[in-house]
Amino acid sequence: MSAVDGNLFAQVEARADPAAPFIESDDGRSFTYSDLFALSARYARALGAAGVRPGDRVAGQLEKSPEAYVLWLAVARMGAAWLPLNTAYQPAEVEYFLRDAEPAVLVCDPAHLDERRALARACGVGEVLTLGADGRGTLADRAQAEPAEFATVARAADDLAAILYTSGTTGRSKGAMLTHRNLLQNGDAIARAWGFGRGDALLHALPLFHTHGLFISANCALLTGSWMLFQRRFDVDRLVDAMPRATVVMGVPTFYTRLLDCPRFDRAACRTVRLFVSGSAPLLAETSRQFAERSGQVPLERYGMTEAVVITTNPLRGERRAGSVGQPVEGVELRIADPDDRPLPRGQTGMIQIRGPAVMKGYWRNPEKTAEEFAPGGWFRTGDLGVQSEDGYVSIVGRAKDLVISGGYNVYPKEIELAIDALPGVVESAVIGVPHRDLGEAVTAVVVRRDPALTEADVVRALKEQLASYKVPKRVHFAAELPRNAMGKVLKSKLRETYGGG
Ligand code: MLC
Ligand code: AMP
Repeated sequence: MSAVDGNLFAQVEARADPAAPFIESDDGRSFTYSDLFALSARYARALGAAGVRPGDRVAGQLEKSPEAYVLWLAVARMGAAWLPLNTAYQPAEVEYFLRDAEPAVLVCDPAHLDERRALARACGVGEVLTLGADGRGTLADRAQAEPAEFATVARAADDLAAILYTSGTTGRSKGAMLTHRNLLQNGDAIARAWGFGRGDALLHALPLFHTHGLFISANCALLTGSWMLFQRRFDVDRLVDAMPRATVVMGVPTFYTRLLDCPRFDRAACRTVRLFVSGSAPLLAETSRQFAERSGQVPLERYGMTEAVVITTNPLRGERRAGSVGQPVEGVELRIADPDDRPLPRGQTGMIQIRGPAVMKGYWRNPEKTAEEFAPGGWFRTGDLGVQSEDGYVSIVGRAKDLVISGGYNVYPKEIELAIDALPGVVESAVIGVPHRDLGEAVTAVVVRRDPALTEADVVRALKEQLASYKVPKRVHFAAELPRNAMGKVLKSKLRETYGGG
């Protein structure tokens, strides 16, 4: 592969039919691939004029829109790395990412300009530009004045395309460095595995700031020259309304439980859809069964991770096994290992470890953490506990990492516990996930208070000021003390038993 071919965008240019549809948004705007080429050229030029050079980072905290998606591709095209930020992040959370990644430019929603500009200045970010959900803003204004051609910057396959932050068990987020090769190899592998081709229309209702919406689903369309119907946010009625125009739907398990709760969703509503894919969190076997009964199609469950994109998938043709995440995707080597990183035979439970061309390059400016997460031989420790059957199907049976997955969003208890412990009137806290019908797991806090007047509402209010609201506990319980083992470690399993029944 020559250097220029290493750029993901060069592949899109080589493969797509410029006249073919690319994205249609739910407010009725449509873009062809030729619009993508022109708009990304203008954005790349405008960013270049704002000081962005190949190798720099560009951060974006943006509402979902076709333009926001084109912006990520413009950043890749110009050889810089895209740093997407959840729109729910509060200023204190954004500040951490800006200081750590040192982006040359931050692009934000026009409504947040003043606040973000002050923050960016304090963090040494060169410039703040805006882009709204309607595609308007200072970036759009500057881009308008630029020519619609741009020579895609040559990149080696190992160069960075994006940095996606994932929280850690220590409470501090780490930036997973994803290269052009990671995205291209995995994107091609899953597009093939899921049978993507030019006739496909992907109904896309996921956010654009995590790997599921930004890469896993969108890359299938992007790399095969097919098109996407963008919905700004997930709304079950709107999803059902748009379904007759779609051939593929991808979502987190909450999408599927909500579709089951929607009486209008039936076989007729999804007659054009050839494939439903679920990932990011466990799909209950019961949900899968009910969904198959209602729609006539077994959802295809797959397993992925920010650090490695898609790891395993159930097959397009062949048995989609409920409760299993399927087999390793093309290019992924997978083993189940014991705590000393020794491979275990099939049928035994251990840590899922992987290696291959889609595993990230490492954590941004964090060689210690990178070294910690890789076992000898280059095996990445996923932190997920699994078992592989004789015929190669992987089932996830637990997590070695202390993590709650709520509606597909990862919440690291340590981060929430640190925030609660710092509140006045609190002695200590423990955060757990408890089963929740809609979200899979719900974030729940158990707090030991010094001040008996402290209420659940006080804790929730204080946390909402500092944390994205999906991280804020749905329930706060007060306890006289936390259960601990002989080593003094909080027994979270005991807390889950006590508080998880509801
Ligand atoms: C929203 N809220 C949540 C929540 N989503 N609370 C807990 N968990 C969630 N997932 C809260 C909001 O903070 C808000 O709280 C209230 O619910 C209403 O917000 P909303 O935006 O109207 O919610 P809704 O539209 O119902 O969102 C639910 C959802 C969304 C399932 C559509 O969470 C979602 O899009 N999830 C997908 C996440 C995702 O893309 N994950 C992929 C990660 S990548 P309040 O208090 O302010 O009212 C990955 C790797 C892989 O995991 O393999 O894919
Ligand atoms: P993230 O760090 O946000 O990329 O989330 C990755 C984690 O999501 C994985 O390590 C798993 O714990 C979990 N995950 C993703 N897909 C599945 C799935 N299909 N079933 C169970 N867990 C999943």
